Amino acid sequence: MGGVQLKSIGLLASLSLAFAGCKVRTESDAASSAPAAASATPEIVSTPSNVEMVLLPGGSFEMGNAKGDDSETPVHTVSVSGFAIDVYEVTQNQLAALELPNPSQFKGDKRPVEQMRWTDAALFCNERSIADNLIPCYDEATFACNFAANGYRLPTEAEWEYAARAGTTGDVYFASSDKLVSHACYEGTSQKGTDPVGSRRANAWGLYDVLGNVAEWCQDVYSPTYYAESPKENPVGPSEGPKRVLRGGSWKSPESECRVSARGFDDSGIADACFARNYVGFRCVRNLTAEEAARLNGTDASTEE
Ligand SMILES: [Ca+2]
Repeated sequence: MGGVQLKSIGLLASLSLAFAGCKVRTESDAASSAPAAASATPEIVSTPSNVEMVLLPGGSFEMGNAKGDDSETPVHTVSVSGFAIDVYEVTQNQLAALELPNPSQFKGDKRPVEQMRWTDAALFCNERSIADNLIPCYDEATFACNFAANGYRLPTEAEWEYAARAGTTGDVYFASSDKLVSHACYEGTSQKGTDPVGSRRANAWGLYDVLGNVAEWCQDVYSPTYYAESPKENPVGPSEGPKRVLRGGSWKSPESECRVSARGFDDSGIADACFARNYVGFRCVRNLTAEEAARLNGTDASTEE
């Protein structure tokens, strides 16, 4: 099945690099993070491989943070089409089910995959698509993404932030930053490594470990100035560049990096021999099926007035 080869990845147990490039101010505007709408938790479906995904209707939101790092500005309105996104970070038992090697340092079936480069994550998406009889999104030579394919891919940065915010407008998706301990495995709650996924509280749309645990690869090439030029509708990032976006902070991140708008990045592994980090994982998205989109039609008010 497939032609995917996950290259052997050496353990980097002593790696102590911080969440790459994520420089943010420490002040929080969490006080303004009251939910924009008290929407019901969206529908959850199970994939043929028994992975739970949340079906999110499309919507518009204010992306970025005027009080954050320069890369988080300008705040701009973004609209995303509906999509399905994994409830949890990809777990190590999903690699086992696909008979793929497990590069993770912190072993455990229900722990998130880490030490996966962006390219490894994209190849995993293709393998999972093939296993579920879906069309793979990634060209395995160029890593170009076919957004029209019905298979799995990494979330765009806009999709990630839309799902992370779950209708909220502040730095975090709960009432105040002092609640981070109950929602996230981060520096303040763990010095030892990852948690099993879902160990803490979900956001309003039912997604776990959005902040902390493993930082999550996004589809987008990283540019600190992209927000000034981003299209409004379904932005997918700059066309090319050596870095890819990481979001949410990780088990070793300080609170200042565990924010829904904080932008991290790292080498992609496409044109470089980058290291794999023990704090980097991902979750998958896919387009809604026509039937799902029709079912959600009329409930597309989760973030709108
Ligand atoms: Ca995470």
